[in-house]
Amino acid sequence: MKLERRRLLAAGIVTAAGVAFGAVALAQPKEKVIRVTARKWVFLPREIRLKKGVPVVLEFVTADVVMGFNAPDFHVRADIIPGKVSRLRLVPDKTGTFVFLCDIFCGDGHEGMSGQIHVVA
Ligand SMILES: [Cu+2]
Repeated sequence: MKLERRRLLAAGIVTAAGVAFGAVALAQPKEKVIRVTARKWVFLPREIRLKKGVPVVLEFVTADVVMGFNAPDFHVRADIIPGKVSRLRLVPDKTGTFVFLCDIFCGDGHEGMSGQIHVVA
């Protein structure tokens, strides 16, 4: 009886350890989401800080008109459409400061609508 209980307890500990280990092994690191709001005629935030090799998801929203996000140095772009959330996954592969800009004509201030991505090691 006593031995049986001990055996059950031991089995329980092994199972719990297995579950905990499995949970750790299966857990995907959650990618950081950075929300960027585009409006006439600015991106907020204007500056995005990233780490080289660390993936992020950029999430774009606007309440105004159709705009675009383009980061030519990383060969990525997205349409930003009122009422929708656009997502773009970015894994910066180099360090430095890079420009992003609106690539869809959205009005008088369109030409100046840009920001910077700072990537550190
Ligand atoms: Cu624009």
